[in-house]
Formats: sequence, C-alpha cells, structure tokens
Amino acid sequence: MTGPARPLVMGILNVTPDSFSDGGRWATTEDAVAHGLDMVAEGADLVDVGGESTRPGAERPPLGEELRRVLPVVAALADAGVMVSVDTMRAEVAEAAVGVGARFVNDVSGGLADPRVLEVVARSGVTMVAMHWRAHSARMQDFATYDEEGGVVDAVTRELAARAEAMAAAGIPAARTVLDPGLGFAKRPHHNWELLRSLDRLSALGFPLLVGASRKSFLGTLLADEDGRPRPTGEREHAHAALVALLAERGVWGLRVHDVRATRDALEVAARMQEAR
Ligand code: PMM
Repeated sequence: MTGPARPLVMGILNVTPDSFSDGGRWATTEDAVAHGLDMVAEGADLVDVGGESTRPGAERPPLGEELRRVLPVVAALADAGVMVSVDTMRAEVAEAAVGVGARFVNDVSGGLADPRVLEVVARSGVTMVAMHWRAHSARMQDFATYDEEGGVVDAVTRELAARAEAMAAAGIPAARTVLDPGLGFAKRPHHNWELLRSLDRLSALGFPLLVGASRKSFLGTLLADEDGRPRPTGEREHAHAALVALLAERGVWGLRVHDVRATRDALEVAARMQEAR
C-alpha cells in the first residue's frame, strides 16, 4: 500500500576525524561502509558521505586528504546499490565521487566556495543540494547577522533564490535542484527557529527542501540545563524526533539525520496521524 509521500531520509556518514557529533567514529573505510549499510538497513533512502567537517571553527582538509577519505566509501556504497550523496564544496571531489557512483552532490556552500561544482553537476546529470551559506566554518559565525528588514527569513530566501538562479544559469534544471536553509551555518539559535517556523517561505521558491537539524547546537541550547550548559550532542535525539514529526507536515523533501531509526519512527507516527484526517 502506498501511503502519503513522506520526506526522504538522508543518513549522515562523516568520514572525518573532527565532525561535531560523530567525528572519528567512522574513520576507516571499512567502518564507514558498514555504518552506511546499517543506516540503509534502518530505512535510510540515501547516504550522505562527507570528508570535511563543517563544525564552527573547523579548518579545511587538503584536497588530497578529502579525496582519500571520501572516494573509497562512496564507491563501495554505490557498488552495493546504495543511493549516495557526496557532501563537498570542491569540484574535484564532486567529479570524482560522481565518477564512482554518487547520484547527489550536497554542497553546503551552494557552489559559492567553488563555482566549478555547478559545472560538474550540470555536466554529469546528478542532483544538487544547495545549502544557505555565507563563509567557511572558521569564520561563519561572524556572518550571523540579519539586521535588514525581513530578518533571517527574507535574507535566506533571497540568498537561496540567487543560488538557484546561478544553478539554472549553469545548466542545472529545476528538477535536479534541492535547497536547504543551512541550520547552524552563520545562524544563531533563534535564527534556526525562525527559519523552521517559516519553511513555507522557502518552499514558495518552488524547489524541494532538505533540512538538517540533527544534533545541532540550537537543540542543545533549547534543552540547556539550569546552569545554561547545552544538552550534549548525543542527548538531543528525542527533541530531533519531535521536530521530524512536525516537519513531516510541512512537506519537506528530505531530512539529513544521524539517527535513521528514530527518524523513520517519527515519520511513521506523522504519516498515521495525517491518514486519520
Ligand atoms: N549540516 C552539516 C553538514 N552538511 N548538508 C546539508 N545539506 N545540510 C545541513 O544542514 C548540513 C550539511 C553539519 O552537520 P554534521 O557535522 O552533523 O554533518
């Protein structure tokens, strides 16, 4: 039986020593591939393989190191029949990953860090996720100001529309364009909540939306203890599952998550509630 369309679940596979919540856990190719397959077994529709940590303050790895981390994992998962996305801001990595079977390029800079990514995507026929981004992680929180009229929602809508236009100009059709508000990237906690409350404004741009809230610090801030200490990254999953259930009602295209099982469970609940209406 086909139920109502649910958001796709993108399982996060960070092959990095330093990502904020899972850095170092899947550092060998073997461990990373096994974790990717586990996420698929739990119900992930696609697996997002990344070799560069984008946590605030992170330094970039050299190109060769990023290729070395990512390519064997993308190749092995794609060979196993998994739909793979590569999380990269570099054209060389995108091109090599597509060459070994990646079907999505997830560029957190939406092609701003390396505009040649747009050409690679246009040429290769894969789908691109363009996230809202203002600067590399080492400096991004310096750009978390949205003082103009309309605040963060207007600014992110405008800046993402500009990325979609750049993609179209590079020859990427709308059917292969996904946008993402970029929660936590040059955003203070309240900016993330404002964006989540106003997702319909981004949807009105006419592209599918991917949302990545999993384990992010705005959830830690929400759940801070009475001394103001944020809830640790590994203890934010219940709040995330609640958010997933609410997002399912907003018609988002995809959710980028660490805990696939909890996400699928939350989506089951949301789907059953929608059916009952
Ligand atoms: N967040 C991170 C990395 N890549 N990609 C997209 N499209 N959207 C996101 O929100 C996003 C991303 C940082 O989180 P991680 O360190 O847990 O991967």
